[in-house]
Amino acid sequence: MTNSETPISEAVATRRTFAIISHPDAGKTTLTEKLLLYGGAIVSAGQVAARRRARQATSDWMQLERERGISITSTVLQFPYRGHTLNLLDTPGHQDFGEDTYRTLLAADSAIMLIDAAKGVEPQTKKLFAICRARRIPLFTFINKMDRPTRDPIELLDELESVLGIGAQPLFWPIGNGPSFRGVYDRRSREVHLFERTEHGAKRAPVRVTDLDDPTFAELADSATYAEFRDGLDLVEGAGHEFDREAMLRGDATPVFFGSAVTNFGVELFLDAFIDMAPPPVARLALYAGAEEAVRLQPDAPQFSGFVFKIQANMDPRHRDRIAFVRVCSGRFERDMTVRNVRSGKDVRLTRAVKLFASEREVVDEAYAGDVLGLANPGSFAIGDTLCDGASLAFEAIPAFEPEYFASVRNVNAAGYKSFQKGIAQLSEEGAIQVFFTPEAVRSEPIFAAVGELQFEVVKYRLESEYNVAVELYRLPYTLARRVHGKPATGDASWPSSAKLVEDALGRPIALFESEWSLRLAEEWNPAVRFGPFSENVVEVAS
Ligand SMILES: Nc1nc2c(ncn2[C@@H]2O[C@H](COP(=O)(O)OP(=O)(O)OP(=O)(O)O)[C@@H](O)[C@H]2O)c(=O)[nH]1
Ligand SMILES: [Mg+2]
Repeated sequence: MTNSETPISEAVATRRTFAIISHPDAGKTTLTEKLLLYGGAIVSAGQVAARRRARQATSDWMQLERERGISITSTVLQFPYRGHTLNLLDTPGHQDFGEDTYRTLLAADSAIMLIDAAKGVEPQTKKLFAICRARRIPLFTFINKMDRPTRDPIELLDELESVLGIGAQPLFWPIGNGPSFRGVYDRRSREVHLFERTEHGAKRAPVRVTDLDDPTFAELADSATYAEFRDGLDLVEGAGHEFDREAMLRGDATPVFFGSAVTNFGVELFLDAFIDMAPPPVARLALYAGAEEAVRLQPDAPQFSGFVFKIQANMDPRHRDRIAFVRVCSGRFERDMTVRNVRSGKDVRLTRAVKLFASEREVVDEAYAGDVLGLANPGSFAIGDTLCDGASLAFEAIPAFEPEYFASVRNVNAAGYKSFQKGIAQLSEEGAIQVFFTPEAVRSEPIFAAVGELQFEVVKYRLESEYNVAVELYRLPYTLARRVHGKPATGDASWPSSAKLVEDALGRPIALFESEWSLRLAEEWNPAVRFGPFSENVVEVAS
């Protein structure tokens, strides 16, 4: 339904676009599923580790994700909740898919950081936190798995502060943990929310609210649990962990919630608090063609703008198409509008933009800052492309991660060469893997370059299942890729014997080295050549 009467600023104010991040297995996909349940977007929650006959998790739609019970690629889910439009981005925790998570974070205005209550701050949490901190993304912390024996909640707060260096401000305080877990105390409303398990946690959890000193409370929690809860709460209240919204918006402090996604404990309370506290889309830095300095483009500015942060092929097995995910940054998207792809300078008419709900899609008539549009991509969009109407502008470039693992690829079934080429081209366009070619050799034996080894496995699997192509991978000893600026004198004593010159998909020269030492030799022997970082990604603005 088109309702162009709505002022852009009003529509923007109701948007909440957020990513869920954490170390693998903390429960991101499970929490996503429960948020969808409370949001009314699904009627029964699916399970990540597939219980027989149960529904499967909505956001882990890829076949390999369902087989393995892990997330491999980030997923966008848009749904309405309490008069708001939520754009939820579920991300994979595994570091080998970190680049996908990173790109997705660029599309988010805030993030929910999950912590496994038994484990605390884990290595991948630290890395993802560093990205959020660098970009000052407001963070909400959900301490999950309270239904299992946990570490002392005070210790978990200390760890957030000492390891991550962020102020931890609990809005809730847990009563017990594991078998003794009885619920959470909301410090703002001074209410105790007691929870009961329901079968498989797939239905709304019943919630009863009483006063903190209600005598029935003593019957619900044993005296040891109650004493521990009161001690912890006294410490928290004494330490002045008061919630400071400004500090949260600056990324200096995070509100902390406790719950258990799998059993629904605390999920609805969290969602309600999140909606009230999370920021709507804010201004983004944009560089206009010909300008020296970037300006802050307001989300309610009339000019339409957005950028491509992700491309995904074959989401819908019936259509086998490629979707470019566009984060809208300003203006109003209207069906059939024509926008410019600033990189190519070409105008594109957006006749069939869709809104995404995992692998499902629905044609969209209108979208505003914070929304994610899916555009069918017949090869015309690339990750990082800016789309806009009016004067050409570009958003910050999306840097590529440095690959550290390399493998040569052989197409086992020569008859399938066309599918092989198509599969390689599409998965490379997605950024699922980097693909290099040896200039003098046939293009049928490319080199894959990955940030993590699991990417090889995923690409091999997807080539088979999505393109019906069988490949063999042979690991290569390189560990570094550098962009080559200038012409190195190869073929004689000026080139390290173990180094290799290749090209990326656009024909730009890349040098592969086994070690820093080999790179230094190449630099010494070729003083006129610059070996720049692989992630250099200069975006030019066509006017
Ligand atoms: N006991 C308990 N288990 C949970 C809870 N939340 C999630 N789990 C389990 O933890 C496991 C991992 O959950 P996921 O939701 O797949 O975790 P994830 O963070 O999405 O994992 P990746 O996407 O692979 O990084 C699954 O077996 C879940 O059932 C919880 O609150 N309590
Ligand atoms: Mg997941």
